[in-house]
Amino acid sequence: MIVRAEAERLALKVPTEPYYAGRWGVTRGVGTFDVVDPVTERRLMTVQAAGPAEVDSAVSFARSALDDGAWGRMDGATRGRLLNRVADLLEERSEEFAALESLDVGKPGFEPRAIDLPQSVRTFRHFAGWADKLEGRSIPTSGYMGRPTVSYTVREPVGVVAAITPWNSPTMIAAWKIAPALAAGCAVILKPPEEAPLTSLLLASLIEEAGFPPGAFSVLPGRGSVTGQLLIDHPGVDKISFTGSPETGYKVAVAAAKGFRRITLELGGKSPQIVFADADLDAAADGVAVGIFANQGEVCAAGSRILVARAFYDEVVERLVTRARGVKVGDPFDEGTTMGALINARQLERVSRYIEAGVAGGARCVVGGGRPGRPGYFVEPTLFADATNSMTIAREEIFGPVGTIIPFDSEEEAVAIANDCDYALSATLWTSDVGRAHRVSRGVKAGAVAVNGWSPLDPSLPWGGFKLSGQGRELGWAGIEANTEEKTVTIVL
Ligand code: TXE
Repeated sequence: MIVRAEAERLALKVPTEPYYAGRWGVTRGVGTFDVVDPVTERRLMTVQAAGPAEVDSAVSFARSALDDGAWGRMDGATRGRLLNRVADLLEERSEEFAALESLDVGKPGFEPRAIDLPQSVRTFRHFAGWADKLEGRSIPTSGYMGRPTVSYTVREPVGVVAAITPWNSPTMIAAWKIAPALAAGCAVILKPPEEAPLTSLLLASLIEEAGFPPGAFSVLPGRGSVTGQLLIDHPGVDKISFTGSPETGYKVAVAAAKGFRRITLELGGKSPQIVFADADLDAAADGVAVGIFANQGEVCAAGSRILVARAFYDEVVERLVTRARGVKVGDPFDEGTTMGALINARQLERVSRYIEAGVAGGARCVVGGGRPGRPGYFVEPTLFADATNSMTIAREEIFGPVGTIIPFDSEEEAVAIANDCDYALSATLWTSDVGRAHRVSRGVKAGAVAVNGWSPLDPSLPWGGFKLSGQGRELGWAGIEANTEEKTVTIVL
């Protein structure tokens, strides 16, 4: 296992410039920005931000790579081989990536080792497999003016894809966007999060090493309001794949509306975890605790609304309090740490404000609510009981380790509470009744429902939501559809 001092040394070797047009550097840039370690509050690195000149050049180079370059001419099997090469390189260096992710994001060491990195590697392998299997369909028709026809479809790459990623799981979410787009033959321009760009920059160097032709992939670090906005406004971008807040998602949708460019938006959630009276309560308590405390609660699928059958309400609250007390908050590199620091001072302030709102709104804080007495953007795992679904802490995405526990009296009421929400990303059910599992899965409005487990991740499973949670799906076949146009060809015989 890599220790903190070694991770800090590795961070110094990560590229700190944009990569586009097949080279690293800037022509003009728009200055630099500092990346801060959320645990020590010290500067980790300073990165060159891409500006108008770099965005313009990256987009036009990507376009020529598609239209006149080696990338546009490359067959699917070769694209698949290159993607498998990225997977191999990432796997070989996954300890290093995991350590840098912990350092940059503040998440405990075991999480990127067990989740983010294996998931990212599997995502590149999954889409490597798709690259040479993008078949069309042969469709019978009733003919044309009395003459027979042959009609078939082909899938073509959407074109230049801008991928904009958040800071909570930068490697994994970048893989979710890059791998399907490259498999489909698109050219990808990644704008990583300014709070945590380390692993995205390192991933770019792996993609270069894997042998992708210049222009197939670029990375443009910079602030969202500057570099990100320039990229989404650029008319040469054919599709924007965005994961982040609904506020920025709206800006993406507005920018994309000019020219009716395609979008995929994943904008977070306020996901219910429903514990029915027939559930295995021990398994449910373990799963629910993971669902709200994993990655400090900075997870789009965080199960932040915990709905519990009234008959077992006190018992479940007690079990969850015990699980929360068992969480070890500390330096991600310390042995035994199970929860790290929030990403930055702004997020700490946001989460603290919600905790105050919970108390002011009349919910009972049964555990946590404070901050450990140490530097860094830490907050205690926190649970509110005796809450109602109309409270602010039950309605707005907190994006921190704060759960709101709400009682219900019947299955119908549980579904009604679950659906009384602006978001619809995911839901978790805990029950031993198979009929109820299917009934409630159908009744709950969410892009994904998990029964007796929290948010299983797999590159084959479509991921995304609706309502305020966004639109479109990533991963699996949905990831290929999202990055291709289906063309119909008809030959009149
Ligand atoms: O998000 P932003 P922030 C939610 C979560 C969090 C809140 C704020 O509730 O507390 O959003 O986080 C780029 N044009 N989620 O401010 O701003 C930005 O640089 C183009 C949930 O970090 O949406 C970054 O790369 N790009 C979410 C990315 O957008 C712009 C994960 C996300 O940043 C831009 C993250 C612009 N004008 C936050 N402005 C999830 N779905 O899981 C910013 N960006």
